[in-house]
Amino acid sequence: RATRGATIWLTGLSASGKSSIAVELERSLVAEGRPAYLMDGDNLRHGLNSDLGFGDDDRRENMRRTAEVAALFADSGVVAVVSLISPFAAERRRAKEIHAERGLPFYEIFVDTPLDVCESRDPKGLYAKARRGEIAAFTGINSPYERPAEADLVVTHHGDEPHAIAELIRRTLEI
Ligand code: GGZ
Repeated sequence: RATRGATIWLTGLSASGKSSIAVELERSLVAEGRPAYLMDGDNLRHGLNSDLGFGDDDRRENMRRTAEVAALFADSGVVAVVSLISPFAAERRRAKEIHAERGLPFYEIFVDTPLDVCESRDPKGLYAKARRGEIAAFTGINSPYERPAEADLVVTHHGDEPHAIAELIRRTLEI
């Protein structure tokens, strides 16, 4: 195969900057003629995962399905760029295994933006709603986020522009 696929999996809190970085990653790869495709949790939840909510089991299924689809893209030679809160370590590990079983490269990137920064951004007002008790299980407030212990790369998203972080990711992964 001429091009080699891979999955770049971005995990982190809501409003951590995952999606902005993922958009820049996809754009940067495509600009060089590398096929890349962005899979954003928020968007997947409108189609493939529209039957899923935010309970623990549904989040697990959200991660499982997304990992399977990303592996299909990677197997076809595309760089799948996944942006999912993916709060549970066991399912992130499973996503990695799904790729390893098929000989596909998988990189876990932890967008480690502190909760107070994410909450002060609050672009959709979801943190405020969660604080008012209007969301049953909101990640970081009343639903857990298990910090990755073995990410391939940890990035933060204060100060640096998303495109600079995307380039750092590409340099580090050599992708
Ligand atoms: C977390 C929620 C919730 C709850 C709605 N908890 O920042 P956003 O708004 O645009 O993207 C978030 C998205 C999270 O979906 P994921 O599929 O990435 O989550 S997971 O991996 O945990 O399954 C957020 C919005 O949906 N959102 N309600 N309760 N985020």
